[in-house]
Amino acid sequence: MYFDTICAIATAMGTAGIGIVRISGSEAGGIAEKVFKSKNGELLADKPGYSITYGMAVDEEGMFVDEVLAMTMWAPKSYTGEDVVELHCHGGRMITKKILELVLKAGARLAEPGEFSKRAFLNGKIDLTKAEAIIDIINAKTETAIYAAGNNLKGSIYHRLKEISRQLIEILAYLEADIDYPEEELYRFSSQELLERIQEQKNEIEGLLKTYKSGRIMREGLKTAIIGKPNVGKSSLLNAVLNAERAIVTEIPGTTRDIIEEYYDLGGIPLVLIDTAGIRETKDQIEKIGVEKTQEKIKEADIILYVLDLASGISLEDLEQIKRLNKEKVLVVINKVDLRGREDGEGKEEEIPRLLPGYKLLFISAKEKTGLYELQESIKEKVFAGDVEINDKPLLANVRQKDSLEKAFLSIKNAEDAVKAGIPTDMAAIDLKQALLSIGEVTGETLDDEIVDKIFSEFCLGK
Ligand SMILES: Nc1nc2c(ncn2[C@@H]2O[C@H](COP(=O)(O)OP(=O)(O)OP(=O)(O)O)[C@@H](O)[C@H]2O)c(=O)[nH]1
Ligand SMILES: [Mg+2]
Repeated sequence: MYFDTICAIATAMGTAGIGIVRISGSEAGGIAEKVFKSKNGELLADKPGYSITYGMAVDEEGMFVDEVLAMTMWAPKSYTGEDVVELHCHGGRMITKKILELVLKAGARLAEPGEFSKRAFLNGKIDLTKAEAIIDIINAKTETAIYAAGNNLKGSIYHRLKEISRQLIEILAYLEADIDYPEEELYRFSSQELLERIQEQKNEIEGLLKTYKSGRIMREGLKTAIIGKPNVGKSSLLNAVLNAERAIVTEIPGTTRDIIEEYYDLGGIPLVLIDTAGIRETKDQIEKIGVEKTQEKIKEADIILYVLDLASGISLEDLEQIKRLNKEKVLVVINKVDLRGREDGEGKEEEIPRLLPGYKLLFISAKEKTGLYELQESIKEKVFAGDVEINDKPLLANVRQKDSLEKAFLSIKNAEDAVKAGIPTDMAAIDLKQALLSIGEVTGETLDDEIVDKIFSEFCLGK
């Protein structure tokens, strides 16, 4: 495939030790040569791939611009699969831009966001699952997100899908031989064998689909919203779990107005703990906005810690609010157990289990940091219900992958139903071919150009 030669700044714009201008395409060497003069007069074209040459960047008049290291990677052994030269200069905003301008004047075109990676894809260096893993590594917010993306970068989804496709093609080959040469004495699957082989692949895909939830949680974190009425100790709970004075705590109801989000590593599971403004009717304009934001966070949350205060017990509003929430997501946290036995709290504790039958109740003291371990264990139990795993298994990385595999699953299921119903095998063959197309969408083998463009446009500039 022929492409023009593109260039971009590959490092972040700002002040740093080095800045990198990356050039890719068949003219990369020649263009770099116009901007770069090596110390000892060597030409970049004579250098082997993966070599680094010391020299300087010069402008059109041959004036010194900066000291530079030029790294050469020749086709096909480069990220894009094309000739690539990287010029490593000092990392100032102006100097990096200046070198980019010189490269542009020397004949390269400014790359679009993600264009280097798109070329890597079009030149067969990476498939789409790897391309998406690259975006995920760049955007990773937690350590687990890095490992999850890393698995896909190593090709764990890709290889799994390749194997499923290989098996489907094998089944198809038998079916088609049967269709094309019905008279011949060929080896034929018994319908039982055919059914089993189809079901095996259906189960494989189902297994992959199940990893979607874990994948999303690894990437984005498990959104855990702390909500409740003012002054029950939501911010104190956040601080107690983080073991840091992150949120302001006072005895004044309505202290928290803005949303506070913090990452917390719960045994390798990234939690995004969200402290919110206490829910109440208020005339204070700022607090009102806070309460509205709380409602939004409730909608997005994977888990809701509904905090009550042991001394004040549960009110009618609490009850109504809790009942409105998705029960699956709610843990009721009764805070301030250190106040137990005080007169003003008499009898209020007992009515909570009675009013909230079937809800998991956790008793804690944010002040004395008791009950926090049980709370964390309950969070793990609640959402994961045992199906989130962190290991080197492939994890579906996004909705796009999930949607295509859901289509593949349905097609294979149709094939299975057709075989079960004793419908002629050519119907099953059509379904299996459809499944192969859907799997090909995930890796990018059978995808529209438009969708490919869209995926790569989400990359950053210079990648
Ligand atoms: N005795 C006792 N007091 C607590 C405990 N947790 C919080 N408090 C006190 O309760 C008051 C309110 O705590 P916050 O953490 O600010 O409560 P909040 O729910 O964030 O309140 P808003 O931000 O106003 O909605 C403070 O005076 C805390 O010191 C606890 O476990 N025991
Ligand atoms: Mg607060």
